Amino acid sequence: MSLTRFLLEAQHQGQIDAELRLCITVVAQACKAISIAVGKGALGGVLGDAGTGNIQGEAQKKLDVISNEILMDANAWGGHLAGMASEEMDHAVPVPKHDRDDDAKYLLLFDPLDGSSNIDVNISVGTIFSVLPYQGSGELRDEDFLQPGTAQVAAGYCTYGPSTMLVLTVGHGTHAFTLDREVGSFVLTTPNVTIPEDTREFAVNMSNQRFWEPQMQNYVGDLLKGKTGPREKDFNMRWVASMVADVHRILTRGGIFSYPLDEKCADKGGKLRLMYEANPMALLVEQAGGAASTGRQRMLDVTPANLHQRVPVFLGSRNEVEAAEKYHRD
Ligand code: AHM
Ligand code: MG
Repeated sequence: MSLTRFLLEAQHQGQIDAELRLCITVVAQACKAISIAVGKGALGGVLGDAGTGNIQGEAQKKLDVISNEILMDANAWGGHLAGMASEEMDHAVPVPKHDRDDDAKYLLLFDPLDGSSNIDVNISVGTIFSVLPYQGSGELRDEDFLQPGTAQVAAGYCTYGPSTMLVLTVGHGTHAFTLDREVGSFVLTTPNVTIPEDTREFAVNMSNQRFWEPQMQNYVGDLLKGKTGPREKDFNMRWVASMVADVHRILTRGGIFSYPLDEKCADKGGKLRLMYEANPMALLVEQAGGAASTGRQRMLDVTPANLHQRVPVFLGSRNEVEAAEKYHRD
């Protein structure tokens, strides 16, 4: 089943309306264009730094900028969006009035190219997106986007790896599509993705260990003790440093992904961004039967205070996320 047919059926079943179908279709189209740019690599002249910085003070790669432009251009004229916000832009951008329906219902948020440190070394990167309802009126403001993750009407990511895959939820399960490059369309390859409840695999950047809070030190310390420790099993570790790739592995075979608080990012509240990374991934993971948390509360219940807010992240196999939460609570 193609993504086009999947979305039409979702509309017929009343899960989405025509505007949301258009929005997801346009995002998927933009992801195909990004996939082509990423796939060209050195031949496309797209590797390396752009020589600019984003609002987070991070150096932008050429592909960060290109991907942001592709998503902005593709979504600017459909009429279905009131505005967009991106990890790479300081503030939300309204869709110009002449390109927008008077009753435009949706807001689109995205991290155009997540895992940018992996671009130049030919390791998987991805696009993460989230759709929120627009309830404002008048001039679009950043505040219109400050809704908890539970308000999301759709979320997904596209991973640019050995194959390009789109993983999507509209609140009725999580579904994975693979890009058929010859035909140019996404094909449903795993309906109703389900994350195993238990796992023996964790994903964390261990080089930050000495900067973690004591609770996190204890949690991972116990994982490393293996069979003879309190967790009574041996754990394996994986860390791609592309959230999309790490989460994709967890959606496929289970595991726990974590980017906890550490001394280096404590003043910012964490490393990963709530609106562009944590919330869309949390919805996908919950819809696949997993759990997502800040370590202290359900991720989707966090009320954002600003567009670029950062949070600690724990997500994946339900029982393991609960175990990590227990260490943080105790
Ligand atoms: P980015 O959006 O600038 O690419 O940063 C987010 C990325 C995530 O994809 C990944 O999980 C994390 O940063 C890796 O961080 P680190 O390099 O500290 O391991
Ligand atoms: Mg990112």
